[in-house]
Amino acid sequence: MLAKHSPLPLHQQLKAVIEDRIATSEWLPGTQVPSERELCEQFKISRITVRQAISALVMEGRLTRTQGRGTFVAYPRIQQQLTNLTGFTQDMQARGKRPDAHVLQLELIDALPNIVRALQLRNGDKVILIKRLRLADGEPVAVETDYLPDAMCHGLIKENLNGRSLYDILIKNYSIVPTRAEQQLEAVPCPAAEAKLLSVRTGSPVLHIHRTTFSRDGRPFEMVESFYRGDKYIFYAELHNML
Ligand code: 16G
Repeated sequence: MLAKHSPLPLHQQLKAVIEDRIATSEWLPGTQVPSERELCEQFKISRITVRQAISALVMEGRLTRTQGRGTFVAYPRIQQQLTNLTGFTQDMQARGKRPDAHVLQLELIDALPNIVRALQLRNGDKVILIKRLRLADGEPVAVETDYLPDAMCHGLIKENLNGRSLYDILIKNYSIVPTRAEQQLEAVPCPAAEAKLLSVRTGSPVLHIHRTTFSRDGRPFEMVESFYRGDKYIFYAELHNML
């Protein structure tokens, strides 16, 4: 029952009840939520109130609406810890998802000034550009453009990187062990080209991530620029008071 005299509006209370049902798995992902009429009757509230709560949950991606079929509990987003340095493949495997990588571009190029700086190179140094579409259980979730110093991983350009873990190859073939990274996350509207690859609408929310990763000996070995689908990802960090 909702508290009619609470200072919290009824739609907000209903939204919290639904969120709790999803969190406790009373309502499982993929299942249809009760109709507006049923919710009105169950909570003794108006249709407008129910609609407000449902719309807010759809906006937040907790529920999905399918034209003509109804409203369903959305599948949870992939949670990625911001404190652990992991690769995509490792991350997906830990979640019981099937990782994949489709190589879109693989080229040897002259490093641009921002890459020269990030990777501590000299002007004119070559970098390997690897653009990949990353998939989880067959669904596109990220587009990543990696730049690696050719001098550190000479020969990588000739590898078939489709469906493989870059970090695995770097560890096994080049003794480059990803040890530390500096990462920046920014919310941006999805550009048209990436939207097409990610099967989302242009302008939908995505996380634009820049990462520079360092090997065990402290050398930067990759600069990555990626777009992660905002509707599929949650970045999670545990914070400690250092005082
Ligand atoms: C992650 C990293 C990326 C790295 C890739 C390696 C972020 C934002 N990016 O996607 O820097 O190159 O993993 O994954 O987390 P792989 O070993 O599966 O190729």
